[in-house]
Amino acid sequence: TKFTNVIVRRPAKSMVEGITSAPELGKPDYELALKQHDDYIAALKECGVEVTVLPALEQYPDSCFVEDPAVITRCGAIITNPGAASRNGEKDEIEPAVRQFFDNEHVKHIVAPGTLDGGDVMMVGDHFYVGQSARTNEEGIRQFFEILEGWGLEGSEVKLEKVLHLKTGVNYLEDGNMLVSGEFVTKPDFEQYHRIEIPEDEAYAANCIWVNGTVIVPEGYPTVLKAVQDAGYETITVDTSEYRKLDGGLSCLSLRF
Ligand code: CIR
Repeated sequence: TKFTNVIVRRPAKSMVEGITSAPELGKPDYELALKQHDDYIAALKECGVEVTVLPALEQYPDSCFVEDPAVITRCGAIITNPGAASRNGEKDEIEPAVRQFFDNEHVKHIVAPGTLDGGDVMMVGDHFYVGQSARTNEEGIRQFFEILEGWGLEGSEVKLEKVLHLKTGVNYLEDGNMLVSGEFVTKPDFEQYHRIEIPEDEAYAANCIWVNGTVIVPEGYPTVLKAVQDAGYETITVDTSEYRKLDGGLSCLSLRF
């Protein structure tokens, strides 16, 4: 795998009203979130990708998390049907940006009653693990697999118990290496990989992203940083504290392809 392009969207001021399961962390500081977004873009550019920066959308508080309304594979793009009502319209906003890179034939859709969030999709080569979650339902997964099969790709389903999205707790770093936390440490689905176990107090940092040999790690998680470096990767850290307050991590903030 090598990524050439990344799509991100600037956070909106309305992000302070974004969905969160952790209100005790407080509301995000918008100015700080913008600065962290700048640093995120700079880190991606260091990894050698072209970054397309979409403008903020005030009507969608969670719209900086572009990973959810689309999934991009090496064979084509899938516009999803996001499972949270306040986010569903984000699919229509991401589609024109995706179409800059793919023609008609290579853009497919998940449609009602199917729902799916891109955060539930983890790519491992040509295999896609999909989490069945509060956002992604059986019908959404069925449609997703049908589209993949049409492109000669394949998928398998993973049942989630606790986390919001599949990639909240498990992320693939390429070369057979996988970061696993919580419920994913013992799942038979991932037995075949070299699993790097994340301690519970650093669980947020299970959401790292591999970009062309470098792994971007959230700032402030020393055990995970060391484990990723010990696995042989170059690393860049980026502070995502303001996105964490909305249950968002590094992967949620971009589409990489
Ligand atoms: C949400 O609840 O939808 C946002 N506050 C966070 C989305 C995180 N996205 C992701 O894990 N892919």
